[in-house]
Amino acid sequence: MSADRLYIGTRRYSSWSLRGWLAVRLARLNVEEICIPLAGGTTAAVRAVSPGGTVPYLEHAGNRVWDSIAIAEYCAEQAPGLWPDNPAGRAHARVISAEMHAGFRELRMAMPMSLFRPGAAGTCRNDGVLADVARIEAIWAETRERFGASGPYLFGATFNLADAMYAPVVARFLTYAPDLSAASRAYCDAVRHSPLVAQWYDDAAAEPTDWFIARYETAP
Ligand SMILES: N[C@@H](CCC(=O)N[C@@H](CS)C(=O)NCC(=O)O)C(=O)O
Repeated sequence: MSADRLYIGTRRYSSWSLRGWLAVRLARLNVEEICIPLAGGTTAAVRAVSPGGTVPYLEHAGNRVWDSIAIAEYCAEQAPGLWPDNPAGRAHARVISAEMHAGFRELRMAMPMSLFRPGAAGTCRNDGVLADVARIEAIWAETRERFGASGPYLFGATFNLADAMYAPVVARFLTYAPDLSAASRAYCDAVRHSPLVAQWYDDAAAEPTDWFIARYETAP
């Protein structure tokens, strides 16, 4: 068995894990996948393995990478083509990914990722959330207008690392259903049905019920 590993947290809830997992799968790294059930606060089993005390955490070829955007960059070095080929597209993909990584705090706090949360549609809106949603829609619209003509993803026909970074936002939008433009809804639909994201949802649906965190499985 490979000594290389990707540690992730409960798929239903772990938005950062989804990003890291997508990057690793896009790069086709041969790693053992270890899913740690999250406690909903600090998880002792995560602290025990990850230098940063968080998931995703990648151990690969002797390298240890414990942050999702660093995992994305690591994967891009392993498998060229995960960022756009042209410098302008690459710069734009990186800056919108960095904005996602560092920002949208109101959205993250009010709409925690919970893939199958019942009764969530139409809830959890406040002024801060709506401002974040508007900014995200503006990013998607500008990116698709400049770079996305060849297909349904941010940079066209190929699901790349920028889509991976925004996949948990898509998941939140699908759960909490804020009002979105038709173009944003189409993008969310494309991401949800992309093969890797569809696999993540399927794997999440198969997780044991004793991993559930009650506050994320009941209506907000
Ligand atoms: N900046 C980190 C944040 C990762 C993070 O906060 N992950 C959460 C799970 S989604 C975590 O591990 N929390 C600690 C815990 O649940 O014990 C990254 O991008 O990977």
